[in-house]
Amino acid sequence: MSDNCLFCKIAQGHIPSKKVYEDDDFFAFHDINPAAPVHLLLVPKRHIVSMQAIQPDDAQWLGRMMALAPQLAHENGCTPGHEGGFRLVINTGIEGGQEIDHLHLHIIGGPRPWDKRA
Ligand code: DGP
Repeated sequence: MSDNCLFCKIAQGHIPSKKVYEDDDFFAFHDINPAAPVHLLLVPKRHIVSMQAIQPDDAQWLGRMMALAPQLAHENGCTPGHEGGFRLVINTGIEGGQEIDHLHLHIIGGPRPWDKRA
């Protein structure tokens, strides 16, 4: 945990959010500024700044985070199957459009049309 990190504070419950999922390692909640009908943020509870800080031995928990994404997408309104689907986005660094310096996976979808990019 990092004292000055917004997503650490949200994961700890110090700042309110619309939580959709929590386990020992991850926390997921609705994005405050949704780009589509479904827009969730899935964050590791451990404070990791971005994908640029990832090391080879992070592969296991990172894989678990990716594997959680379809479950959360479908539980929260994304349509399953080929005709449905969703986008998964990890903005990384300033040139990558990252605003919050705590690694997070955007899960974006829901019935179209929607065009805004995360
Ligand atoms: P990124 O640009 O990838 O760092 O995305 C950060 C996202 O975080 C952005 O889509 C808006 C969202 N966000 C920022 N502040 C808050 C907040 O206080 N609560 C919630 N739920 N989402 C936030």
